[in-house]
Amino acid sequence: RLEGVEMAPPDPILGVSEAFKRDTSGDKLNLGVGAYRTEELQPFVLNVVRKAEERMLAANENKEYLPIEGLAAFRKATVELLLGADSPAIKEGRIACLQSLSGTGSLRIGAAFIAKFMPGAAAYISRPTWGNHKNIFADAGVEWKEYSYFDPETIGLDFGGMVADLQAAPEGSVVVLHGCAHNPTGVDPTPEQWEQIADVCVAKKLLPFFDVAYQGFATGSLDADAFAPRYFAQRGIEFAVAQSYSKNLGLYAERVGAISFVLSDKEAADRVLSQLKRIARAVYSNPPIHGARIVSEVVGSEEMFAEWKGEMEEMSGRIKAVRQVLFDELNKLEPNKDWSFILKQVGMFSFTGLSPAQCDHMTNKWHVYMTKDGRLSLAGLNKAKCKYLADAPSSNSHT
Ligand code: PLP
Ligand code: TYF
Repeated sequence: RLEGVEMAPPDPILGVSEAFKRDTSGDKLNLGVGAYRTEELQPFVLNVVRKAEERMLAANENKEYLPIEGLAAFRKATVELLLGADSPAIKEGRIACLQSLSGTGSLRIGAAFIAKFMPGAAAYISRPTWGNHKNIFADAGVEWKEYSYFDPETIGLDFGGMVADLQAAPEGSVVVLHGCAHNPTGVDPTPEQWEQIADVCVAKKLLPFFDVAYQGFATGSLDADAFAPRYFAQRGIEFAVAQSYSKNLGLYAERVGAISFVLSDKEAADRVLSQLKRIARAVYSNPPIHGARIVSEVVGSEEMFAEWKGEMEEMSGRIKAVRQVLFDELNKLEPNKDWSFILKQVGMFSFTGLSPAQCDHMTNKWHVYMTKDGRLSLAGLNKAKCKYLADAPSSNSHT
């Protein structure tokens, strides 16, 4: 009966890690997946996470089911992290927040909600974007379309194209916006550009859907990186937001995140939350507790929260230092080229402009694993390896 099942294509990002594992070269570098490594290129468990886990173990907590909407202290911490503890939307109970399965699961529950309650609405995603956005919306039954985002000429934002495409979208469409540290380009709108994006959303009655997977990695500050959703909230614009703790607390495999709808009144938030719960119930019933407790512990203690901010700065600072060394090495090699894009891009990635053939060459000849779109995860690079990477011949061009 299942003879007709074809092989599914491998994930273009996670498949790179599989190939990396099979490579036996001592030179190999995994710059594919966006996962933070230390300067020794080892996975990193934050000190505050270890501390939180020790406290949890000592408290001898049980493993009873959580409510469908998740752990109350976690949900409170998560909306506060996004909008600030003094947010009127939080005080007025205008946010429907459901703890869900990290960023991906939260996006998927949000997409299922859109499919159910905004039938016919398409989701506009940036070109390019994180590859999984297309799968998530398509599998949930939401048609996706693209808006212009990246200009390869300037290696910057095609803001005119973006605004024109959003203006041309039918009223009531959904627009997926990376909250900060755009994946894969590392190019974010300026505050003034966010204001204009908000204007278009209001004028065209678009539902913004923020994907916040890198809060803390653009500037190093959790607060500063929440500028866009905070600005939309302050304008009184209704929006959806998926949050992930994979990167900023390093909780990748714990699957910790939330889907929230910031709405105009509490009554609407109660209705929306009831439907988010209805969707989650049929998918996984209720969310896992361990990571949610870690978040609650960390954010619930002033001292640990401060320590987290320090460790967050350390992670984003290490990536910035690597950017600088890579820039210096490339400048030494080819001083007549403009390598400033490497310093200007923010977050975990460098979007190099290398062609798929050049990317293959980087992998096959130099054991440098990266995605075919020319994206390098600088979170997987260290200072010592920058010269090796810069010397890999095909990396010396931005074409
Ligand atoms: N959204 C973007 C833009 C991402 O880059 C990622 C990957 O980290 C995610 C969402 C979701 O990741 P996770 O499901 O691990 O939270
Ligand atoms: O873009 C990245 O590398 C991260 C990690 O299906 C990731 O977002 C990649 C693919 C995927 C889930 C997470």
